[in-house]
Amino acid sequence: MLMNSLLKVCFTLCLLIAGTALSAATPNVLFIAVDDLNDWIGSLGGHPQTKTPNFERLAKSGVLFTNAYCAAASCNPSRTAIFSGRPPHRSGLYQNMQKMREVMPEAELLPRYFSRHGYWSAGSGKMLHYVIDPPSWNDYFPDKAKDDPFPHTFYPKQRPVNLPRAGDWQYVETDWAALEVSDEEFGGDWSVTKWIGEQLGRAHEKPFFLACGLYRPHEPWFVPKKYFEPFPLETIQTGPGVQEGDLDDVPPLGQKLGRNRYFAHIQAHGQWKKGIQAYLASIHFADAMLGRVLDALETSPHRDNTIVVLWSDHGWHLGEKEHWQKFTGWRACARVPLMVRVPRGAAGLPEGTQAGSVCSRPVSLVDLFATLTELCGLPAKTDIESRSLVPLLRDPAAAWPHAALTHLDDPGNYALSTERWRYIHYRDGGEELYDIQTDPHEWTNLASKPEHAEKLAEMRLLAPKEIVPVHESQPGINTFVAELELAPLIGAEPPNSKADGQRVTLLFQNHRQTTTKLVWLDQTGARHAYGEVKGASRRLMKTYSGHTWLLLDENDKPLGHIVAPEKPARIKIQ
Ligand SMILES: [Ca+2]
Ligand SMILES: [Ca+2]
Repeated sequence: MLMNSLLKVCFTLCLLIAGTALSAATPNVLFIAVDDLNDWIGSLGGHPQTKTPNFERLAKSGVLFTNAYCAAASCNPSRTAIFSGRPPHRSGLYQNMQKMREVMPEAELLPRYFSRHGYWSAGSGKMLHYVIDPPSWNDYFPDKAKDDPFPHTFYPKQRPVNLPRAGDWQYVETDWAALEVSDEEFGGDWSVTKWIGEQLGRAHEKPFFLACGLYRPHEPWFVPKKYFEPFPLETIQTGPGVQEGDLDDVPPLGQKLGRNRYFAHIQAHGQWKKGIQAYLASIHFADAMLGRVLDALETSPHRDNTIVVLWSDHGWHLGEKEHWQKFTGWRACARVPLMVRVPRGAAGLPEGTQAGSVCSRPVSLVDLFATLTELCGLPAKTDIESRSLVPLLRDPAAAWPHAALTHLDDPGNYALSTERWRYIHYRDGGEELYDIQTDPHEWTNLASKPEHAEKLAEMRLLAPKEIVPVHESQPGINTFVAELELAPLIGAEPPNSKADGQRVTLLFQNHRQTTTKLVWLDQTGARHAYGEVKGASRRLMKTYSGHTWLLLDENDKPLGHIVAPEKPARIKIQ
C-alpha cells in the first residue's frame, strides 16, 4: 500500500519534471499572421501578377499547405479559434462584434499555455482582433499596458483618397493610395518587424513563442509608393476567378451574401483595377516585411532551433461572385495560405520538415494549437478541438480522412472542404457543391445535379452534430445610443423591405405594460410574424438595414413602423 503510494508520488513528480524541464529538443516558435491575405501569393497561384518572393522563400523551406481553410471567414472568430483551439461551433463566437473575453472569459490562449510550460511569450501587431489580451503574454510591442497591438502608422490627412464614401454602411478604411513616405516613416508593420527582428537577434533564457502580426494587406490599402511601382495600372488584370453570371446557380442567401454593396460601388466609380493594384501593392509590402523577419531569423542564434508558422486569418474577394471583402463560404474567402517549417531536433518531429514539401490535404487553422504543442513536446491541451497536423508535416501525403469546417456569422451558414469537394450550407437549407479538381473557382454549383446526389449526401454528413449557438453576450447598451423614432401609419402602408442591406442589431424597448408584436414585411410587402416584446421589457433583433418592421399592440392595432438603419439603434415603444 505504502509502496504503491510512493510509486504514485514518484510518477507524478516525474510527470511534473517532464512537463516543465525544457531540453534542447524544445524549439522556439515564430508565429506569423498576415491579415486578409487570400491565395494571391506565387505558390498558391491566385493572381498571375503578384510579387511575393519572401512568401515563396518560406514556403520552399518547409511545408506549404494548398488546401488550408480558416475556421471562420472573418477576423475575430478565425483568430479566436486559432488562439483558443476552439472552433466557433464549440465556443459560440461566430462574429466580429462579439467580445472574446465575454464569450470565453476563462480560455487559456496559445501564448499563455506556452508560458505556463516554460516559454517566454511575446508578440507585436495584430494577432487577436484589435486587442492584445495582456494576461496571455509576457511581453507585447508597442505597449501591453494599453492593450493596443498597433505601433504608430502613417495615414494621409485628406481622406478618402480614391474611393468616395457611399454611406454609413461603407467601412471607413475601404480606400487605397500610394504614399510618399519611406518604410520607416510609414511605421506600422515596419515597426512590428523591427521589434520582432530585435527579439530574434538576442539571447533568451527560455525558449520563445514569438508572434508577428502583419496588418497589411488589411484595409486601408495605403503603402509606400515603391510597392505600387511593379503594378502599373494599365497592366492590371482582374483575378482569374471572376466569371460573369457566376451567382446565377447559387441559392438566394448565397446571392445575397455575394452581392454586397462594395463591388457595385467600386465599379460605379471606376475603381476595380485600382483596388486590385492596391491589394497587390499591399501584399508586396507585406512580403517585404516578411522578408525582414526571415532575414533576422537567418542571422539569429536561434535559426536552427525555431519553428516558423505563417497563416492568414481568411481570404478576400476582389470581384469574384460580385463580391468585395470577406464573410463568404467560397474558396476565395475560406482558403488561406499556411506554411510550416520545423527544424531538426524538435521534440514532436525530430527529423524536421522536408524543404519544398507541398501538402494538399484539407486542414484547418484551428489545428495549429495541437500541432504546436506536439511539435514542442508540451502536454496536449485537453479542452480544445484541434487536431495535430504533425502526421502531415512528417509525410504530406499521409492519409487524412478529415474535412475542414469554415463558419460564417450564423451557425446555420458554413462550408466544408475535403481535398476534392466543397460543400456550402445556408441556414434556410440552400446548398452548393463544387468539384475543385475540375472547377477550382467554384463556378458550377453541382448541388442540384442528380449525378452528384450521393456526393452531396456524403458531404452533408461531415457537418458537426453538436453546435453551440451564437453566444448571447450581446453588444452592451452603449452600442444602441442612436434612437430610432417609430414612424406612425397614417393612411398608408409602410414601405416594403429593401434587399441589399447589411446585418444590423436593433434593440426594441417596450415601455408599455402590454405585449408588442413584431411583424417583418418582406420585399413584396407580405407580412411575417416574428415574435413579440413582452410588456415592460426589451428584445434584441438581428435584421438587415433597409428592412421594414411593423409593430402591433396586443390587439393587432398598429403602433407604427421602422425601417432598419445602417447602424445599431434602439426603438422606444410607448
Ligand atoms: Ca482579417
Ligand atoms: Ca456559378
